[in-house]
Parts: sequence; structure tokens; C-alpha cells
Amino acid sequence: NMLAGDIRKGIKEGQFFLHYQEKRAIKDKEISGYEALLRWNHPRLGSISPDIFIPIAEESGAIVPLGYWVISTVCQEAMEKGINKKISINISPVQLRHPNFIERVRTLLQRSTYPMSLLEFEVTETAFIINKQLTFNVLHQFQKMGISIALDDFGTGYSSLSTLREFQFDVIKLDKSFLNNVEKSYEARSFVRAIISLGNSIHTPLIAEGVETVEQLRILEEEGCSEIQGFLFGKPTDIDHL
Ligand code: G
Ligand code: G
Ligand code: MN
Ligand code: NA
Repeated sequence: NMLAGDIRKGIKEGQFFLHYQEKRAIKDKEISGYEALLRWNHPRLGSISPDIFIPIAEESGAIVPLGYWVISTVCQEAMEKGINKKISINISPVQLRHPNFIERVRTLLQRSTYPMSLLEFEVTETAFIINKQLTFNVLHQFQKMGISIALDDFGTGYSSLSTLREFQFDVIKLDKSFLNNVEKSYEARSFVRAIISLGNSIHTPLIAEGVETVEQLRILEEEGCSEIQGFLFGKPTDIDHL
């Protein structure tokens, strides 16, 4: 694939940059943290969505250097701007399986003065398909370093409740598809209620993703959700505009 080579070249040539999206506590609507989201300005093709280039980066292995670039850039930008809220970073299963990932991350973070306790890694359930136990071990090592682990896109894809029994996530992120039609459909709302109640009963905070309307926000408040993320409060933007 042509784009795979372009990715490696693009890292060196500074074509990648980060956007950040705020997360808010539902109680007081205060900012509780940010999610870093990778963006690519390709010299010929212009802006390319991560939905397109992340799978290519994963297949080609370019996600490994790209992922290190993301982690170190988050730490650097957060230090420069004096951010003292938690920042979450999406981590691909390919990165988690890569040899020495833990050690390389540790070295990278030791070089930075940004505290590990202000970092969170978001992983999706696809990370647990291949060698679940190994993945849990890697994630647990990060937790021991002080990095929080979030279960991203919960409820979609290869979702299995046993994952929640086998690993103590710091946060669960409810996939945005669960908010579809939640204002109108009793059934949609029942699902949201059940998942929030599950999170609350295992004492794991739940973030609802993709909150776009005040009505969705009201429902999430009523059902006892702890945090929200979505266009209603903030679109992903560069660090200078947070
Ligand atoms: O920000 P946006 O909705 O365009 O992101 C699309 C997808 O790309 C999401 O699934 C998101 O998790 C993923 N993504 C965004 N940034 C990163 C990143 O830095 N690393 C990885 N692995 N995935 C990312
Ligand atoms: O897969 P992941 O949850 O990491 O992807 C987050 C993606 O969701 C980002 O690309 C971001 O642009 C997108 N996003 C964030 N808030 C909203 C929202 O309110 N509505 C929709 N449709 N997408 C959102
Ligand atoms: Mn995410
Ligand atoms: Na998500």
C-alpha cells in the first residue's frame, strides 16, 4: 500500500498533528480530561481521516513509530501548555503486542517530566481477541506505572462481559452508537440504563461518548452516568484552542 510508506515519511516530515477533545464530569460540567486524536495532513491528498490511515498503519506496522510519536507529542504539548488534567491516548492492539512496548513507553515517559498519573490509554475490545492474557498483563504493567486504562467503544464489536470480570479497567467508554435515538426509543434508553448500572455496580466510572444534544445529556444525568464527551461540549481541536 502506497499510504503505508507515506505514513513513515509523514512522521519524519511533521505531517501529523494532534487534536484534543474535552471530557466533562456530569455533576458540575467541569473538564475532567482530554482525549488526544491523531490527524494527518497529507501533502498531496490533504486531510485523511484516522478511520482510513490507522488500519493501514496497523497492517503495515507503521502504527508502532506513529504510536510512539503520539505518546511523546502528547507529553510534550501537555508540558508546554501546563495541562494538569488527564489526557487519554488511543492505543492499537498492534502496539500492545509489539515486543518491548512497555519498556519503550517507560523510557519515553522517563525522559518527559509529564507525570504518568495524568496519562490514560484507551484500548478497544479487539485488543483482547488475540492473546487476551498477554494483553491483560501488558495493561496491568501500565496501571502499575500509574497510567489509567480505559475500555474504549464499549458495547460494540467483539464485546464480551467476561472482559469486565477479568480486568479492572479504570474507565469504561460507552460507544456513541448507544446514544442513537435514545431520546425517542424506550429500548435504546433501556440499554443505556443497563450499561450505566453495570458500570456503577462494579465501581467503574462510565464515560458516554458522542453526546451531541442536551436531551441526551439529560438522560445520561438521570441514568447516573459519570462523565461525558461529545460535540455538545467540545469538538476535537488543537491544543491552543482548548
Ligand atoms: O477522531 P476520529 O473520530 O476521526 O477518530 C477515528 C478513529 O481513529 C477512532 O476510532 C479513534 O479511536 C482512532 N484514532 C484517533 N487517533 C488515534 C491514535 O492516535 N491512535 C490510534 N490507534 N487510533 C486513533
Ligand atoms: O473510537 P474513538 O472513541 O476513539 O473515536 C472518537 C471519535 O469520535 C473521534 O474521532 C471524534 O472525532 C468522534 N466524536 C467525538 N465526539 C463526537 C460526537 O459528539 N459525535 C460524533 N458523531 N462523533 C464524535
Ligand atoms: Mn477513543
Ligand atoms: Na470510542
